[in-house]
Order: sequence, then C-alpha cells, then structure tokens
Amino acid sequence: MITLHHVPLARSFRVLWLLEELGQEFDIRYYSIRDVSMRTPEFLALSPAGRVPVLEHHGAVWFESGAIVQLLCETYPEAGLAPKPGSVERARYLEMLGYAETVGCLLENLNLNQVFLRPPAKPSAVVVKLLNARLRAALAAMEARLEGRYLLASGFSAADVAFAYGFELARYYVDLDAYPRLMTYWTRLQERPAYIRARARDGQQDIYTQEFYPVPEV
Ligand SMILES: N[C@@H](CCC(=O)N[C@@H](CS)C(=O)NCC(=O)O)C(=O)O
Repeated sequence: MITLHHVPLARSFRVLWLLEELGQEFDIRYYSIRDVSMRTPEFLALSPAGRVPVLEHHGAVWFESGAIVQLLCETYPEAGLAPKPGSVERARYLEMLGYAETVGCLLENLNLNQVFLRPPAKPSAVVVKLLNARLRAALAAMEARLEGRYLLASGFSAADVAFAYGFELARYYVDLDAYPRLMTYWTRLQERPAYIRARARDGQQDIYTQEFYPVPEV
C-alpha cells in the first residue's frame, strides 16, 4: 500500500527515515542515478523531472521530498512531527523544510560539478569554490541558531529529518568539525531507532567514489 521510490543516500532518504519515525510498513523500489532507470516512461509518469523521492501512498502518487514530508505529517497527525497551522512554531518549522532544500540544492550543484561531470568536461574551480563557501555559510548560520536539542524548541520534528539529511552529506565537501553544535545534534539524531532502521534499508550508495572532494585549484 506504501511504496517509496528511492536512490541510496539521495533526498528520498528523508522520506525513508520519516516513514520509519511514523512506524509505517512500506516497500522500497531502488534506483540508481548512474543508469537510465529514472528515465523510463513508467518512472517519468510518476515523477515529471525523473527524480526521487516518489511515494505511492494508498493509491496516491506524491513527488518532491518537502511536499511528501508535509503530506505524511498531515496524514499521521497523531505522531506530532509537525507543528499545527497557527501554532507558535509553525513558521520555524516551514522555514526549516525550505532551508533543507537551500542546503540540498547547494549539494546537488556540488555533486554535478565534483561527482557527475565526465572527462573531458571539468568542473569550474571558481564555481565550486563559490558553492563551497555558500554551503559553509548556510551551515554556519544554523550552527549559530541551534540552541536546543533539535531545530524546534518543542523537540524532534520532521524539520530535523529534512535538514539533517543535507548536513550528513555536506561531509563530502566541508569539514563538519567546524560545526560542533550541529555535530552533537547530528550524533543525537543518528541514535534514534528509526534513523538506525532507515539506514539499514537505505541500500548501497553509488554516488560518491571518494570520502572527500576538495575544492579544485583555481
Ligand atoms: N526538490 C526535489 C529534488 C529531487 C532530486 O533532485 N532528487 C535527486 C536525488 S537527491 C534525483 O533524483 N536526481 C536525479 C537526476 O537529477 O537525474 C526534492 O526535494 O524531492
């Protein structure tokens, strides 16, 4: 009844993790960014830009991770993973869902330059340096703002699921030790049973071939 279309270590991990937090039973259909499995007419009928995540949910088909996160929180309100409209923390919560994609898009552009360009094409050192600086600035701003155990003062929420996915991937491009509060927060999230279950189902990633991608020499 619930099927997640997923690429290991991709944004679809947000939905995988949230479904585990919600205690839902679901199947996973695995894809790779490195082949044409997301360019078939069948997949494009589910996801217009040929991207993951897609969630098939009791007959409905949803794409865009931020929308899916929100729809799941609305579908299972008893889990209390999103502040209700009109509540004090609603604005902070929605901001963080959007901010997660600010980070996600920086990572996507770094991936395009540093991971997916094939010779003879070469990444622009200037563009990579700029993207890297923007990623560090986006994380530093969160480092300065994070005061409690989670993004929202009231506790764990779907905003953590959305944002932390990007923080985890930033390790391929920046030194995460520069963000000690975010590191402590991130360690706390990794200890959650639902996160551990989600990681176990994530699959073998075939995106990154290096542990770290330094900025190329200009
Ligand atoms: N804003 C979209 C972005 C989705 C997206 O770009 N997903 C990537 C994986 S992280 C993808 O499917 N890329 C395949 C491609 O670009 O061909 C979301 O949050 O769902």
